[in-house]
Amino acid sequence: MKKIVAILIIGMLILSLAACGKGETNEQGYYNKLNVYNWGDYIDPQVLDDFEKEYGIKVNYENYANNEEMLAKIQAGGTEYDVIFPSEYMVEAMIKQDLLLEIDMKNLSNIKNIGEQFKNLPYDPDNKYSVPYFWGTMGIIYNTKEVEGELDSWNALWDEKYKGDILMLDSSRDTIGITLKKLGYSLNTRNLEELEKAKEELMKQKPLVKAYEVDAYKDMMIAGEAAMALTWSGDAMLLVEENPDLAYVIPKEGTNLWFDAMAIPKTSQHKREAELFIDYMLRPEVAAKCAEYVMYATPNEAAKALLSEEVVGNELAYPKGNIMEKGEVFVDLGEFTTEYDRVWTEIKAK
Ligand code: N2P
Repeated sequence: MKKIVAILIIGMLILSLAACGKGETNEQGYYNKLNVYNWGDYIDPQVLDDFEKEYGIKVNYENYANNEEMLAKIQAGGTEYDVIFPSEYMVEAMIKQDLLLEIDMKNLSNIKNIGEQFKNLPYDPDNKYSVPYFWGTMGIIYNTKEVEGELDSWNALWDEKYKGDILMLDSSRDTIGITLKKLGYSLNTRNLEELEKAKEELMKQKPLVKAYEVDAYKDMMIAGEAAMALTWSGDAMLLVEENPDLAYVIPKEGTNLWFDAMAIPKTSQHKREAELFIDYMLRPEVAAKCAEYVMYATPNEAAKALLSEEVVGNELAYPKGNIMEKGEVFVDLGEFTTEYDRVWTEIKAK
């Protein structure tokens, strides 16, 4: 009898210890917390509240400014993020560095809502590790009251006339990338000479730049505090709506076509809840809510059907035809990434 009691007690101890590692579960049997790490201004906060209510899972929500900041934080360890939102080249880099968990697509009942053209893209060929979230292009947003004539070239961001009135993105691949485009190079170049030329251009431009920023720059543009900014298409839609004096252009030299995704980093202790969250984000009405709120283009066809014709008919947000022809997509540069990091540090240093 004593033996049986002892075994039972030990058994219970082991079970409760195991449960401790996983944290506490709620009435629905889910772990009660989820750590989500995303770009700033990139979700409708309402959908987080709704998720918390529906599943009894508290969402700890944190923001990052750019892909590299997110990567550094995860590489450093000590974090327990469950869901992150990397861009395509970062998905590719994180797969190579073994930083992502495979997603069990069987658990994503809503994955069917993603349009075919967004599936199995080169950065995650079998869609094992990522689920598309938003996509778009890059361009220049400018104030038509301050800028004479129509802009059509990346060179505008180097125009001395607008000294102190130009905003650039605090995102190395994006800012260096469009500079490479302006020079007629690939934005994935691994040619050191081309990269150095881009650096020279950005050094020349620096005295003209009011700030390198990714979120607050929008308020500056809305308030008319800057003449122009390098921008992502979704931000541009929002800005034009907030201030009708603003216009968006995709420069003639060509642009970047990008895809941001949802992924589960290896730091996650709660894959089941992370998949639950991703599947929730794929629901047509949830994806549509986010698309309406942030104004980026959704790859979710069922969500798109819920959006107004005014939104999905806008070709600057939703380019028609074969989207892969709309710009050059970033790829992971492997070891050569350190050269981009070095150049970016040198540009940002005083
Ligand atoms: C949202 C940033 C969008 C990033 N604030 C585009 N890849």
